[in-house]
Amino acid sequence: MKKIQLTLVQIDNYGPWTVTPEPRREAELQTLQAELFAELERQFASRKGLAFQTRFDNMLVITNGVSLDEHRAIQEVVSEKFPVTVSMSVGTASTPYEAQVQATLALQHAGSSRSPDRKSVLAGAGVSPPDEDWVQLAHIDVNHSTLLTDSEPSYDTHLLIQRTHLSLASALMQRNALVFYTGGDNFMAPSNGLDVDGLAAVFSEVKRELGIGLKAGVGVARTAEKAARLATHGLHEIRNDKTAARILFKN
Ligand SMILES: Nc1nc2c(ncn2[C@@H]2O[C@H](COP(=O)(O)OP(=O)(O)OP(=O)(O)O)[C@@H](O)[C@H]2O)c(=O)[nH]1
Ligand SMILES: [Mg+2]
Repeated sequence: MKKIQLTLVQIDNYGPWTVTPEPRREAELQTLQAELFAELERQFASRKGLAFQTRFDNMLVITNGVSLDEHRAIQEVVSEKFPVTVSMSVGTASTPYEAQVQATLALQHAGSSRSPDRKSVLAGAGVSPPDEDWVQLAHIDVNHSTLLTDSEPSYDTHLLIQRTHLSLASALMQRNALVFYTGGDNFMAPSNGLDVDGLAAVFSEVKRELGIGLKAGVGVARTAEKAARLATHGLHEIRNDKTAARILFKN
């Protein structure tokens, strides 16, 4: 069976750490979170994975092709460079929603996010055999967002993009797919099992709800790196009007 592999990365005992010995400055926490995400993205990307910011204290990473030993090596880098440690758990399934459920259950069984005893735990299991590895990733983009950026107040546009995120997330979750905001007017949706008609139906729901038009390149490959590259190329082809389609699958 073809499976996506997702890794949940969770900062260990972060809540208590943020108030020890007394509440830390928010600017310090923001800097730590941004630098930790950057380090994790660099580490996973060098192994053909792709990390998403999610909620910063909990991050999800597509890790097909990244072994448990490589996860351990990344945990060691984090514990050397940062004042916090991270636990990780790996889940696999035929849909992204189910893979993150499996990853989450493995970590929840390994101990609480607030436990001082849980440090750099690695739980769960990766895809086996490796020919099961399969990642479908949609790079989704708002049509003509520059018109908004150049005419509406900054915060109004930001709010509309966040509403678009929420609308997309709700419609995609009904189809066992996930979606992450990646900046600007861009979203990336791990979406194994969702076909072009399903994605078109999701875009219609967003259009009906918010009046926002979307397009997407969708990459299908054995690693997140390759799927993301194909997806972004697909989007580029749509833009260059090489195709009249608003959704373009590439593999
Ligand atoms: N993360 C990410 N951000 C991007 C990417 N491409 C563009 N952006 C950001 O998104 C903003 C909007 O870019 P576009 O989508 O090209 O502009 P647009 O006006 O919506 O044009 P169309 O999408 O072609 O209709 C840019 O100003 C960038 O900030 C990308 O590949 N990844
Ligand atoms: Mg756009």
